[in-house]
Amino acid sequence: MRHRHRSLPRYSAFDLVRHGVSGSRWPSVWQARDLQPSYDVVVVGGGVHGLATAYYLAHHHGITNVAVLEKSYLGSGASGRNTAIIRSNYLTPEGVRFYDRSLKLYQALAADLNFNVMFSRRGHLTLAHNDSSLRTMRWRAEVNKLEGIESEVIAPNEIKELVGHLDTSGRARYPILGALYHPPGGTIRHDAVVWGYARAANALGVHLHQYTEVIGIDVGGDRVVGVQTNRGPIATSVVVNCTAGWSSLISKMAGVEMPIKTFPLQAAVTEPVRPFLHAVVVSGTLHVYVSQTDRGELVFGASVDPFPSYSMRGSLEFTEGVAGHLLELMPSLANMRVLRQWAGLCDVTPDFSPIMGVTPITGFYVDVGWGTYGFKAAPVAGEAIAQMIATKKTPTLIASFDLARFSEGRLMAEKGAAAVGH
Ligand code: PYC
Repeated sequence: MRHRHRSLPRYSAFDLVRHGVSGSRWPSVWQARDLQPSYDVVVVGGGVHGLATAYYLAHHHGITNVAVLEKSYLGSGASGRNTAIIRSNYLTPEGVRFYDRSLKLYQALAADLNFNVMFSRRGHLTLAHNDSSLRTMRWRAEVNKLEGIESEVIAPNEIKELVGHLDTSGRARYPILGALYHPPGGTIRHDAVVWGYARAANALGVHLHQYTEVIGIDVGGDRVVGVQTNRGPIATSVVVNCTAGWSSLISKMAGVEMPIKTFPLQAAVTEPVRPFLHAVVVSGTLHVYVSQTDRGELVFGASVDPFPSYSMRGSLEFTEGVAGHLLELMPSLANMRVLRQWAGLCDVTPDFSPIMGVTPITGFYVDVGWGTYGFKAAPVAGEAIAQMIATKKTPTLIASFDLARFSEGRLMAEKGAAAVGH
């Protein structure tokens, strides 16, 4: 069943001028509601995965008695801290199919949500500086092509045509031997995605509860029966863990152990300059990725911090290291100034693939373990988990990402395509 958005406001250019000049408050994009004593579904985590799950439950399946619980403000975790890169050039066929569906949902998201999410297809380059990464790029290109995904290995002169500032000469300390070029990759504005899903879910009747922390999960026998929060208890038979950073903690509340370690991932942004970088550039060997925002800033990041931690503070060590690597690639950026840096939390699994689906506790579902690639998967994960709850069947697209694979030895080795998040 498909539902139309009930009451999404529309604004004209006149409204924009009126609010700008008068300083009057814009109407809220979603409403604060009273916490109900029971819900059909409780989603833990008000990031892009939780909001997408709630939206698709309501929009695709007509399940609207849904609460999203967020211990801080919506999008305050990994959803507001990532570098907004989207791509589907993974290594395993299952990964490629899954992320391709996400990319397609992202392409149509502005129209679906009637909200400008600033989708920007700009091409994605993963550079190879040695023979073994070139081999992995070729492997990925072949798997991608078999799955119908645009991906090919290109030579230094073709890379130079796409990104003139890259040092593709043989004189570089880490010469660029080639790159995996993935034209559909790009960026999408991460906070706009959060707000778009929140607004649409709210309009369909979903309750969004900010500053509502889950402090316990009630299990009777082997089923979920409720959730304890800092604002009181909720009775429910379905709980979905859509958290990042605290996913193992929330699962443990239901008695479910997760094979997850949590690491900070830092990123930084420079002052804005004229647009010159039209592709997303990644170097796994140098542990750096960079793209230019619509405002002209360079957003760049590296691999996760070397030790598990819950710290979300940036460090000078990180900025110095990653800026040095960026200059190895593009020496002409030497005079750009870094404006700010931040960190988010990444839940890393042993095989660098996420964990989605059922658990030994009936009614307790997980959508966790997203490492450094969670943002790009939010639409497809939300769509699949919503379908799973509505139909009580695991969609084929996510069947291989189940929790049981770790005890049954069916790992989904994605390390070779997990960007530089390792
Ligand atoms: O997987 O594309 C990626 C990515 C970029 C930044 C962090 N992860």
